[in-house]
Amino acid sequence: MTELILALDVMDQDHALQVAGECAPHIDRIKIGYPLVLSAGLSIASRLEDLGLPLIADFKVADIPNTNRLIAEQVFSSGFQTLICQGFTGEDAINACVETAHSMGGTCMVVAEMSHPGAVEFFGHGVAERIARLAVSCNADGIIAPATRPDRVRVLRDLIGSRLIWSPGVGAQGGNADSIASLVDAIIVGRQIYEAENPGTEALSLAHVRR
Ligand code: NUP
Repeated sequence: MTELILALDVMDQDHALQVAGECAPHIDRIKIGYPLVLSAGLSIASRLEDLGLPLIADFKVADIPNTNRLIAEQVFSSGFQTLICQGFTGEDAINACVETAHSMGGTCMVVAEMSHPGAVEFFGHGVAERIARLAVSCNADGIIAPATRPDRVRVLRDLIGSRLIWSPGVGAQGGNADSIASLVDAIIVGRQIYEAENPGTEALSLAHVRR
């Protein structure tokens, strides 16, 4: 089964709760990043708790190990189940996120390659492959890889085996849900859902990937 993850990048808490509530029956997790947390605070996690869906903190953490640990502690103390960190910061920095996540009952996903056009400037040239291998050796739960480049997802899948791949870039960034769904464990969709006239109906239209 491929999960459907809602990227809840709306800027207003009430709007966020409304969109999340409408989509909840058709999605598996909710991903929250800087846009919503900076406007609504980390406590948005407890306000979404009633929906009973696991929450992902997409902070793409990319600092020194000690700071990463402090950030991860805040994230898991606030009710999130998963933290997303960058991988280019190296083994010790990834380990800080993974170890804190696991010690607090959570999971950690490592960005191996990003989905936007500019990502090829730095994540190409074997860098994403190195990060994917590092994610495995650090015992991360999986990687983030681009729905906009299914060929790259296939390459990264070979390196990480059965660990998870969550894939953003469907819809607004041009990725196709049906082309990527069979390659990954979850697709991450934001604007296509929350900018739709009826977000719940839009989520439902993507929910076939979950079967
Ligand atoms: O490589 C990445 N690409 C990406 O779009 C890594 C991410 N975490 N994301 C996030 O996925 C991005 O920050 C946004 O929250 C979501 C995609 O949103 P949308 O393009 O579907 O609106």
